[in-house]
Amino acid sequence: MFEKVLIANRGEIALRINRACKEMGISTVAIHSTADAESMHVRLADESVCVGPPPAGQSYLNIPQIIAACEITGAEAIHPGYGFLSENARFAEIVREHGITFIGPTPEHIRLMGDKIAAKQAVKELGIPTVPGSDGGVTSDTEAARIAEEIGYPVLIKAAAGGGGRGMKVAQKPSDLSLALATARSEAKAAFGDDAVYMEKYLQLPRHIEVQVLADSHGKVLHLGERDCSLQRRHQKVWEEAGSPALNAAQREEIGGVVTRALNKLGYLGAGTIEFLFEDGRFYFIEMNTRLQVEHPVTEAITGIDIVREQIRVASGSPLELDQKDIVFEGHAIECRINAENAFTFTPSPGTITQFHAPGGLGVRFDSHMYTGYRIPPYYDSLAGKLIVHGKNRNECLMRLRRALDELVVGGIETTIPLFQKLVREQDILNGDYNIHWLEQWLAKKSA
Ligand code: MV4
Repeated sequence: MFEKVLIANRGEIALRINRACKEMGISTVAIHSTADAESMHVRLADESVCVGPPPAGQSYLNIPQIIAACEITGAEAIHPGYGFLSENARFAEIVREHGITFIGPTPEHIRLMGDKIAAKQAVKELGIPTVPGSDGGVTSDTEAARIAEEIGYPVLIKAAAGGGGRGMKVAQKPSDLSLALATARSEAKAAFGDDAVYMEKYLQLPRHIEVQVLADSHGKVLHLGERDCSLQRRHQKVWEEAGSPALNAAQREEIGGVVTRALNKLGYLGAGTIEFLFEDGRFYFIEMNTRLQVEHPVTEAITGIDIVREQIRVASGSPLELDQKDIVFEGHAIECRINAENAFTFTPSPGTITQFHAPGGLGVRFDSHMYTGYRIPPYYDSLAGKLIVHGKNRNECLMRLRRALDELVVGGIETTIPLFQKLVREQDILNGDYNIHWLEQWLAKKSA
C-alpha cells in the first residue's frame, strides 16, 4: 500500500479523498492555487504545495508543477478526483513515466473512452447495447442522409471529442440534416480542435441512468448498481438517486451483468461509470466516464462500499475482497448538489460564508469544504457541498431529505437550497416520474 498520496484537486472532493487516505493510514499531500491557500483541503492534508496562481490552467492543470510537488514530497501516487486532470490520458501517461501511480484506469482506457466514436464501437463489440446510428464517423451529406433514412428521424449529430452535451445538433427532418451536420462539425472543430462527428437516433424522453463499476488488476469486475441522474440543467446534474425509480431488481442485475462482463473483457482497472439513456425499458450506451464521479456517495450509501478506498486499493495492486453476491443494495439514497448559485437562475454567487450549519442525524451525510468565514473564490465550479440522504425506501429518503434541507444553513451567499425545498414537494418528483428534460421544463414553467 502507498504511504503517501498526492490529491490533485480542491474543494469537497479533495476532502473526500483525504478522508479515505487517513482511514487507510496514508499520509496526504494537498496541492492548491494561491486563491485556495485558506481552503479546508489544505488544512486537513498532512502537507501542502502551492502550484500556481488562481486560474486552473496555471495551477490545478499545471502538470509540471504537480509532478514536481510529488517529487518534492515523495508522494507515490496521485488521486485526480473529478474534473481537472482526471480524464486526461496524457497526464496519466506522464505520471506513469515518472514512476508515480495514477489512481485510475490506464492511459489507454482513458484515451479510448475520451474518443466517443471509438468508445461506442468498443463497447458495442463487448456486448453493451448502443443507440442505433452511424458505424463510426459521418463526413458527407449523402452518407448522413442514407443513415438517417435507415434509423429514422429525428437524428442527433454528436462530436467525437465531445461529451457532457457539448457539440450536439438535432435534425428533426431531412431538410435539417445538412445544416445540422455542418454546424456540428464547425462547433466541434472550434471547441475541441477535432471536427469528427457521428450520428444517432435522437431519443426524445429518456432517463439518464449510469452503472458504477469497480475493477481490480486480478481480473475481477464488480458493479455497484445504478444511479439515476436525469434531473439536470444544461448538462449539469442537480439531483441524483440510487437506485433509479425506473428500475426493478431484475433490470438492475441484467444491466449490471452486461456491463461487468464487457469491462472484464476490456481488462478495465479502477472505478468507472457507464452512462446510458433509458427509454421504453431499454438501455442505450452513451458514454463511459473513467473517473470518480461527483455523485458516487449515493452508491456508497446503498452498498456500504467506500469507493475511494477501493480505488486506492486496486491502484496499489490489491484485489477486490468482495464478490458480486456480497454486494447488496439497501434502501434508497438521494444527493442534492448545493451550489453557490441562485436557486432558479443558476447565476454564480461566490463570496464569504457568514453562517454555516451542516445537517446531521441517521442517514444524513454532508460532504463539503465550507466553514463560517470561508470565501468561495470565483475561479472554479460552484459546487459548495453535497447533501446525501439514505432511507429504508424512497419515501423515507424523501421525508429525511426534507428534514435535512430544513436543518442546513448557508448564509452570506446564494445557494441552490431553495430549489431542493421546492423539488421535494413536487408530485412528479415524489412519484419518481421524470426524464432528462423534466427540470428544464419545470424551471421554464416557474419563470413564465
Ligand atoms: C442523446 C440524447 C438523445 N438521443 N443521445 C447529452 C450529454 C451527452 N452525454 C449525451 N447527451 C444526450 N445524448 C441520443 N441518441 C439526449 C442527450 C441529452 C442528455 C443526456 C443525459 C442527460 C441529460 C441530457 C440533456 C439533454 C440531452
